[in-house]
Amino acid sequence: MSESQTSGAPVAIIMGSQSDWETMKNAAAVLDKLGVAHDCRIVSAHRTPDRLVEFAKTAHEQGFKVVIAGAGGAAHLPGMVASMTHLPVLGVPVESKALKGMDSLLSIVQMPGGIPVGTLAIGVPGAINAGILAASILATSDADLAGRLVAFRQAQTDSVAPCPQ
Ligand code: RP5
Repeated sequence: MSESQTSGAPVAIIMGSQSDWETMKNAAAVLDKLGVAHDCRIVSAHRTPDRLVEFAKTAHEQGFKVVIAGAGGAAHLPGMVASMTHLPVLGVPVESKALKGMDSLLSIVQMPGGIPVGTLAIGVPGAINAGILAASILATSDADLAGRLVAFRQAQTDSVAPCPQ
């Protein structure tokens, strides 16, 4: 799908690089499990700044309700998107090689008051939780999705064995 097309999906999953997909595909996978449509795009704050501005300024009119933004290193993507849209932005710090994602985390989490980014954990757990949290946000006004989310959580609970084997 090209940048300007709209799919009607409520969740946008954007990431700074193809290399982030290995992490961010986990957000897509959990949204698939929960039956939530999503668009995945590469939008780099540094390498494609015009694409970033175009995406962020039109995200609402494209029909998105939640944006999940993953980036690593000097991870300016989630904060810059949040600066240009009123939609909720969930930031996923991708684990960097040099600093194990601490750089990504600190780049995303320390937003100035007034421009929030809901920052998740570093790496795969953060991507999974961003997907679940996006679904939780949408479920506040979607009873069917709320039901699927409750069932997903119950299945997770039921899958935990009482004793190690
Ligand atoms: C960031 O730089 C990306 O989000 C990625 O995590 C990191 C490295 O990008 P590549 O050099 O692998 O494209 O902008």
